[in-house]
Amino acid sequence: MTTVTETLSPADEAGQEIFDRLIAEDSRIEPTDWMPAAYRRTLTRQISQHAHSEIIGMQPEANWITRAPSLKRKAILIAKVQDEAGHGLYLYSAAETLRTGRDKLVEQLLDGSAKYSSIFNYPARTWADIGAIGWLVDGAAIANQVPLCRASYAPYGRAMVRVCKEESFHQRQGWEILFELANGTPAQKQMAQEAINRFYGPALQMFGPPDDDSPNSQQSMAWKIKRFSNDELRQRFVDMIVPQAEALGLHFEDPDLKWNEERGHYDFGELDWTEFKSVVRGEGPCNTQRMQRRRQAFDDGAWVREAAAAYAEKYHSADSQLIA
Ligand code: FAQ
Repeated sequence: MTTVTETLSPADEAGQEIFDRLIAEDSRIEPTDWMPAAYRRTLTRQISQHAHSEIIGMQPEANWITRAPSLKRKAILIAKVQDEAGHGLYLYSAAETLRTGRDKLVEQLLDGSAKYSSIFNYPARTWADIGAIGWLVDGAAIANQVPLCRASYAPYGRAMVRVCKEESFHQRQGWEILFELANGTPAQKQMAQEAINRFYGPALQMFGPPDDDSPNSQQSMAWKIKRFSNDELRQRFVDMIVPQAEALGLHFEDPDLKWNEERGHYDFGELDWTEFKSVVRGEGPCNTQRMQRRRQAFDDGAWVREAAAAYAEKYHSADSQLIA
């Protein structure tokens, strides 16, 4: 089944056979099961980059905690940002089951060798952007992640179930922020419209490059990590958000966006893939700032890691004395 060529020992050949059967049966791979090295690498890459996205993704929204328009909005936003930290935690834990330690994964983020989602390199300029992030960014995350609940690697799928439940709350809170603004004063409605103008294209790019320019998709789908291609999920998302925008009384500024009766889907315009590539290369509006903040937060947290290690050491030796 695997298309990646590896030289296998007899034990590995037996492992490969079981692995192939489990994948063909739509069963799941657990951390202690044999798996091809390339499957392990792909999952470590995807899950850790997903974890990094959750952690970096806290920044644009955290930027608005002190400026949320009411105590209620502030409490909701704090809870949402905390949820994202939790998602990062589940995902780093899932990635660690593939035998790369979290210190190594974090090092890859900080030295720039690991990616995180392009979307978090765009600024949150107004309060309406917090609504647009909740509705469109969390909405895209859900469309992408619901199929990942059935990912062949069990710890990833299990983490996704809880993440998706929390993301649906996030999406609704974003939609509700926009609903209030869209039904507020003309200036508030305009602020909501401008926010979705800014986030429409970057949110659609979260699904990754077009299928004919997506080097990992084919193998990831054969391994049943990904269940749908980038373009399939993007189309699903567009079909979902167009009626939602209509319910808000807002629209997407895409002249090619229209219902295609024959296809049973909305057609939409070509996205700016040159911009996407430059953002992924580190040249987006906020890449430098996001990484500076992350490195600073890591350095500031050194004493917490030291204290946690000292505590673990103390209790570990106390336990050993008890056992002795
Ligand atoms: N940004 O061959 P493919 C969230 C890279 S969480 C940057 O298609 P693949 C929650 C890709 O890594 C959002 N890079 O790759 C939240 C690969 O490079 P590599 C994150 C991107 O893996 C909300 C190269 O391009 N979600 O929003 C992007 O098969 C609000 C070629 O691409 C996940 O990570 C991109 N958008 O498909 C948090 C979901 N797209 O690694 C806070 C899990 C692609 O070979 C606030 N991940 N690249 O050097 C996935 O489903 C997949 O990894 C894809 C990419 C679909 C993202």
